[in-house]
Amino acid sequence: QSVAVLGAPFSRGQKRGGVEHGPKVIREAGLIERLSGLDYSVHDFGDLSFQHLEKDEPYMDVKFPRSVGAANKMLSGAASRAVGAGHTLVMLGGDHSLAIGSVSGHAQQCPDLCLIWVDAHADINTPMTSPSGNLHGQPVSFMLKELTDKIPAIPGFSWMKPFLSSRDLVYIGLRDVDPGERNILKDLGIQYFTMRDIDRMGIQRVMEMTFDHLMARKQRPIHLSFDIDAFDPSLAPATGTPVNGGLTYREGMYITEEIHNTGLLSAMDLVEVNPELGANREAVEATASLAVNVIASSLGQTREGAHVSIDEIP
Ligand code: DIR
Ligand code: MN
Ligand code: MN
Ligand code: MN
Repeated sequence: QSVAVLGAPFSRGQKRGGVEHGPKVIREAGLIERLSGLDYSVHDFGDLSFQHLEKDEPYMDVKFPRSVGAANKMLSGAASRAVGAGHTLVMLGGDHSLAIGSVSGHAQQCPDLCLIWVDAHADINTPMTSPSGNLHGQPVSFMLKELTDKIPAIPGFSWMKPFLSSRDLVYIGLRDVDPGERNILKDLGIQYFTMRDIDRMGIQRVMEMTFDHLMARKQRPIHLSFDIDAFDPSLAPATGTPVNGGLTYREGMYITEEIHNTGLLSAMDLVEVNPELGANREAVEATASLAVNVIASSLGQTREGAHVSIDEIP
């Protein structure tokens, strides 16, 4: 079993600087060592280097369309090559607009993939519904076939076509959804679990329903897109758009353990860790170390320790 780690130091999907340093602090929190300790052969592909676009005027309300489009085009190719080479991909962001590239690249190799989006936000605004113009609040709308007619031709995005069906997507952790986003979720009948649903049913039932929904017809590869702001801000303070009332540590670990237990995880994103927004060093380190735990747990780290054969016990 092999894991490919790919950093995407990119921040132009939103307005706050610093999230481009996410890959660095997640690595410094010991990611590679932890994954090696889980008995993976770890291929660190380093960080992509995105060329700086001088002129990138907004298109309608959309900010930095060409930069976001070009970064994701490059990421999509790299993600596709990593998955094609047989690795489980771990993409380190960067802001969440990068999911456009990682999920589309993954889908090139695995056209029947399904997507689990763990986030306080639905990130399904279209350029028309977006209140902010930030593309990190819009990546899902670019992926969905059902929204093809709602997405205008934005400069920078001619390379990509919608590839995902809305029934192959489940959200977990929502608690800040814009009015236009809620309409889309309802119109398309997308399966989503808000924090209220987790309060009501418990995370165990939510995960059961997630897999019932996604795997009803057949088993398929999973793409996990994990926004660190899904966690409560007390656990993940160093992020751009914290929202109170988020996942507990235990809920986060349960989600990722269950995803690992399916044996179907094929690629994941860990995004929106912004070391320039922590109040102090401890806040940044806590957030980065939480990110490492999410990734390790998705890849098989358990809370009951590792299994060794009885013959190996001294
Ligand atoms: C808001 C915030 N829904 C927007 N989205 C965020 O700008 O579209 N996504 N923060 O992570
Ligand atoms: Mn900086
Ligand atoms: Mn997000
Ligand atoms: Mn978010």
